[in-house]
Amino acid sequence: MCFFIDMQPSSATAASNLRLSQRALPKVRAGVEHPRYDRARLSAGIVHLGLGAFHRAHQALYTEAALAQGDLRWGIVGVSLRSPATGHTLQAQDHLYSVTERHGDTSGTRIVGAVVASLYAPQALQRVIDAIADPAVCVITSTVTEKGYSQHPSTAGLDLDDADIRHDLANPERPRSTLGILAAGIRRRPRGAPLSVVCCDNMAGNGDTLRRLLTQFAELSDADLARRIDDEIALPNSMVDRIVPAASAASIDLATQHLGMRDEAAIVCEPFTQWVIEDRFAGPRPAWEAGGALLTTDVRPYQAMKLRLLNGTHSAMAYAGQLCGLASIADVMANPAAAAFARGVMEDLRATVAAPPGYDVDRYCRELLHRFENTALAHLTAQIATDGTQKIPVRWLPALRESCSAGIERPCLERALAMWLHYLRTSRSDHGDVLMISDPGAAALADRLRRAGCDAEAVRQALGHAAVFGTTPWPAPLAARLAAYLAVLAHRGASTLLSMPPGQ
Ligand code: CS2
Repeated sequence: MCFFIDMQPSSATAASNLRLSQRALPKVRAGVEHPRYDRARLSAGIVHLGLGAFHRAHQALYTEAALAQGDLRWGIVGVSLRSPATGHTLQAQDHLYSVTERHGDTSGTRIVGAVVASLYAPQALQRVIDAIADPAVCVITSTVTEKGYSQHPSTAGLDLDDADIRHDLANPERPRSTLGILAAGIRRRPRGAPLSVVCCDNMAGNGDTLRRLLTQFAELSDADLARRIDDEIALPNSMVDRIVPAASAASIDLATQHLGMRDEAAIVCEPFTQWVIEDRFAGPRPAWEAGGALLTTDVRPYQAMKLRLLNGTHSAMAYAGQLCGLASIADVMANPAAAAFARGVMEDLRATVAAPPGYDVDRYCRELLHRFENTALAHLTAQIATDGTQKIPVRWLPALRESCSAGIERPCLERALAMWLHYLRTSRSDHGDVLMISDPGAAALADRLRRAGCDAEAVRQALGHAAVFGTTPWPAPLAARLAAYLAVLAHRGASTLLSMPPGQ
């Protein structure tokens, strides 16, 4: 999926009057890849839940590659659950948008045509349900973030206290949640119409998790539906990877320069992309291999490697960056102490990762550090720091738990954990700037930390918060080390903790 083209951006001024659309496509600058297949002949074969930048820069591109091979059954109906904005923007452009891949000074832009419709679920619920029920739709994909599946934080089962779940169980025909919408659509599907649901969020065993939650939801509302999910629907696990910062005015301007016309839905991301999918589908699927997807029998080793080494290090960089006033991942990598800390966290996590078949994990780590150094992306530490209570239990805690059981200290990872607790406890940077914590699950943990009289008590309170840290007690030596790190953070700041040699 390499489409680098050597081109110099033209002046944005002349370009800004024209807007990307099907009609404007012939006027796109030479050298920009665009759909060569007949978009008018595309039919909808995929429903995607969560029409954010990540989906459009990842799964949609793999689908685009399958369409380019001539199989036009796989147009994507994109569903937004939380905001109508992306759908409105795409509708004004006949659902065309551009993806610009950038690393350093190298960049290449292409236009994607795979999305055929966009629906905002709260306003077009019936159409969303009809799309899921359509037997021509054989694949559903989802990127609704970790918190979008209504999983109970401590039990890992369905969260029956979730307001949307309670609403959907009482009003199965007017659902609001991801699970409720899936269930309503599946209930209407003709029997025997094969369906595969591919969860593309950063969770270990993401397909298995979705199956468990969806089945539990169905059992509470409709036993027959629960049986159908069990018998008829495949939910393969998958590992997705591509660094895609949230779109900004700068990314839209850059795309305008490259395209020679305005694209309000433009995405700028890194060139790297990876998708490993468990080869367990109920019926037909797009030939995603055309875009480089790897279909395999066991995704778990790939997931563990990616979630720990990429996402785990990312989260450490996010909290260190927030506390030290480093706005982006590239800024963290440009700061020698913070970069050394990131490498230390990655090494700690690396020691807990088993290599997927044929994989050179050390090389994977070197490539990750290179990806993090990409100065052409404004991947904000504030963005990655969101939803820590969902991310940390996946990215850090299994590695920490395994290490504790083996009696092994992980100095950098433990410092990262202390930084996260300090971030929640103070919501202030070393310089005294107020940090915005965007994490619906954080209030209870932050409250425990803030009410504690001393650092040791704060750690005791935090580790006792089962929704994040589980119910199995954590060893006392770990708690003591965390308390000592919290004291350093409170008195000397995160930049000091970053630079302290291990063992101090
Ligand atoms: C990031 C991920 O925001 C985050 O938490 O760690 O979005 C990361 O960029 C992707 O998983 C990369 O594949």
